[in-house]
Amino acid sequence: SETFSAAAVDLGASSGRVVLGRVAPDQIEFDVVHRFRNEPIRRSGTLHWNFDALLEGVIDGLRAARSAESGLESVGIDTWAVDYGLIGDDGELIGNPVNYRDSRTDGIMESVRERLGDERLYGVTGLQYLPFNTVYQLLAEDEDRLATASSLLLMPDLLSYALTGAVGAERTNASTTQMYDVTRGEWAVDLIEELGLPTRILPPIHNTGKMAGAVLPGLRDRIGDDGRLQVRAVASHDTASAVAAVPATADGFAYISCGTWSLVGIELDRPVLTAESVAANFTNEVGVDGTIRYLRNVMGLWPLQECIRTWKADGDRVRLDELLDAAGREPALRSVIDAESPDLVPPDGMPSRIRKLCADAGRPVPESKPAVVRCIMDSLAIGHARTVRDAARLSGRDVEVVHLVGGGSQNRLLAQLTADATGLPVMAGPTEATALGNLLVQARAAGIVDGRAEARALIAATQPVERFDPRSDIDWSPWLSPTPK
Ligand code: ADP
Ligand code: LRH
Repeated sequence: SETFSAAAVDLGASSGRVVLGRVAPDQIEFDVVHRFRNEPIRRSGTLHWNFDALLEGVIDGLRAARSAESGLESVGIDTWAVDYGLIGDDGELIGNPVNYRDSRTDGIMESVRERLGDERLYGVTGLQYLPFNTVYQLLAEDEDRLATASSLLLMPDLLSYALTGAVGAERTNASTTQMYDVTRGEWAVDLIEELGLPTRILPPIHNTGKMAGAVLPGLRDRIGDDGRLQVRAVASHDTASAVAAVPATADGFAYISCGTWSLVGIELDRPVLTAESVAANFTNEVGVDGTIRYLRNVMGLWPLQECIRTWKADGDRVRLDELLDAAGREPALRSVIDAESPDLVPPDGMPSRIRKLCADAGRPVPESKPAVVRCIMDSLAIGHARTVRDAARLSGRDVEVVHLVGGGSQNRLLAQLTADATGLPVMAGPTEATALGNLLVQARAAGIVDGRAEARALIAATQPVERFDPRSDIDWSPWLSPTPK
């Protein structure tokens, strides 16, 4: 049968990869042809992404993909949400994109909430209140920079622009800005004007799957492209791509896309914009085929990544697999913190911040490294379980199984604890769900795979998935009351 080749560029907050995939109606195979670290840089006190290094990684990866597959004609790009670059009249990027964990947005969300009231912004955008949403970053922008900008491009659109020169805003990621009207499917122009932000910088919104354009002639040599390679706007929000590749075979599933963040929720046909939903801070982000990703951000593995980074910087020899084994032998549910605490968002000093959160909550303070890691794992499993329950309650849906995908699905301790805490079977894998979702949107656009359910069935039939059944030796219920806000 027919085989379709495509490349997926998937940039996460901790690393980027370029994947070469081969898709047939009954098979999907892939190789990670290039992997690179994503290391933020601090310049004059502000935390930025290193755009040049990321673009370099993408170009190197595409060259590797092209040399492995000379017939390669299609590539899609996805990255983390909310962040953007500003483009000036001369078509050049104005400065490096700022990292969403930078402190420039401190206090801005609170003042907007006070001014507009929670329900106005939520009623239009359906987005959860996160201090780094694009709208608050724009309100924190340097006024001169904003005045000279002619367009705002979200990270995947910015990379597409660098490769093709085409300007646009892919829909799934546009929905994460808190400037997108989730009911009407367009920029929330009235709201944006009311906030005093310029609407002229907002590019036209593209539907997922729409072709963006060919690689610029000046880049073809470096990529080894003969002019055939087309950049396609896939579900460019990484979480939207990950959800598209959840290997669910029936309704009634929740998903956890687990990497730097855990994105925990369910798929719906239409947004839930109720007062209970805003109180629980659930988001209604757009998925493939106009679906709604009804979910909440839980801290994810960021605190673990940051602890490891701190310990290594201190000169300690740490290995993730050894740490997780040792954490598994620590007593359960001893030190527990709120997995959605804003104190966990910024970088640096993570072990001491975790110890302080335990102390402030009157819980035993974890001293050893395995105890700190156990605290993160137990707290994350609780965050997962509460959020799955909240999603089911607020949407009126039943959840029978939890799919855990992303880099974090390799963490067997976390998968088991999530099964225990939710009381539901957890299906762990695939690890590269985001890249697979990216490939599947391209394969669907090429007519190789039919629909959303067929795409998921293909993942379920071809990718390794490990099942974890809940154990009942520990009572998690005291930890699982609905999330207070
Ligand atoms: P992002 O896309 O946000 O950069 P990933 O989906 O790549 O994140 O997931 C990265 C995380 O996956 C790491 O923080 C790490 O905790 C986890 N991880 C990666 N490899 C392993 C492994 N072999 N065992 C357990 N966890 C792992
Ligand atoms: C995960 C993610 C998530 C966003 C965050 C900023 O990579 O895209 O969905 O909330 O990054």
